[in-house]
Amino acid sequence: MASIGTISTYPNNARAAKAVIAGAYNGVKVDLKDFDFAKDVTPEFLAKFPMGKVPAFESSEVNLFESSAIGYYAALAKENSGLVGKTAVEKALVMQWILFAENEIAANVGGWVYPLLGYQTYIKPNVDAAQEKVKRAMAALDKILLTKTYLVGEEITYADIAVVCNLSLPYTLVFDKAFRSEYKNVTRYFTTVAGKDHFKAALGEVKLCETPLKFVPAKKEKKETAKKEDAPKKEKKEKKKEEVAEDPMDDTPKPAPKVKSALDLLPPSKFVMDEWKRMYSNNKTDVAMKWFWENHDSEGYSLWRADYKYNDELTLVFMSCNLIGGFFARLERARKYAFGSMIVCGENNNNNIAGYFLIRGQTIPEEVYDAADFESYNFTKIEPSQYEEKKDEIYKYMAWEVEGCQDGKIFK
Ligand SMILES: N[C@@H](CCC(=O)N[C@@H](CS)C(=O)NCC(=O)O)C(=O)O
Repeated sequence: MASIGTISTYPNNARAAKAVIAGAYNGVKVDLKDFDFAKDVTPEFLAKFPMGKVPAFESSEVNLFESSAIGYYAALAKENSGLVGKTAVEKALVMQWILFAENEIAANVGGWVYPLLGYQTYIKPNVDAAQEKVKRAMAALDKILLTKTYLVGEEITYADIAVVCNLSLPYTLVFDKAFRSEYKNVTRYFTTVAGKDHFKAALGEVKLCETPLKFVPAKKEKKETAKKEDAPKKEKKEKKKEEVAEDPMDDTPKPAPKVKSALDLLPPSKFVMDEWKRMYSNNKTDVAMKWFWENHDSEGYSLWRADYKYNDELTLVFMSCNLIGGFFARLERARKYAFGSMIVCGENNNNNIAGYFLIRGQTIPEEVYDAADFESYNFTKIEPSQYEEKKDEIYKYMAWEVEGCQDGKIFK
């Protein structure tokens, strides 16, 4: 079999498998070369692949990065290959599934699985939000596959290759039996396609997940949280020292001041948090919320519902309210970037705490998740597509008009 080029990758990379499978369907070979991040990210490699990522494809004709493009190139390796679709409609559908595989599956699976594998910091609300997005994609796929064997037309196309390869990681690591039973059509499709010879040759025998990966907090982390309690004092002292030591006449070049928060690096937003806080404080909630929805910037800010995890341990209403106060006090660093309304509903010995937050950016920032009490709350992201459905509920939490509302606090 003629080779169309070589992919550098670490072993068993499902992203690289896309090109190998597409090549196999077209009767061409794609060679694989072992890549070691410790020594192979050389200036020569970066000159060809400026992202410094793998899979990275080289041939006499072209150097390619991004696994979908590499796979697509292999899918085009035979003239009139059916893999990319035969008609304009089929071609567009194939493109649709390539983008779906990348943006709705791979990106969100990464947000769910990478923190569990230790590749990224584990931030529960972000992992939960990613998991919800994967479920949404799986639900959509499940509906479509109710009546179809393959995604486009009646035969395997590159759409199936892209989607199945991107599903192989979660099917192995986190989609356990219970999860799979929610998406029976996708699971039937996945096992059928992944069981085909060309897929098996590239992906190996896919072993469906039995025990899903779970987050295991390192013991060390607890100690660090405890230590943090007295860290601010120390920091203050050190800051004072620095101030005294600074010589106003010393004009030696100084390093650029550190950015105070990663949130300051986000693209500017037309929504001004301070303006919103003034609006909320100085107007009735209906006027304020009208302004809010007219000015809200869903790219620059995100909305979150926060639920206290241990409602069954709450006793007196005023104590629950103090708990919110304590949480807000620890959120001091987030004041510039967040607004929240949290309320206590119910009665003494039978109450609960919940509310809504507006937060700069699309994920929970360090300023929030670092607060000591953060772990006591479940933060669930409200996606823009859910705004309409949630508007009334959000209004009630902002206006403290939720049934049984006894008291609350505003973080502003
Ligand atoms: N969207 C890219 C993602 C590539 C990617 O993130 N590769 C990872 C390994 S799976 C990598 O090379 N990471 C190294 C880095 O981020 O520096 C693709 O599908 O090819």
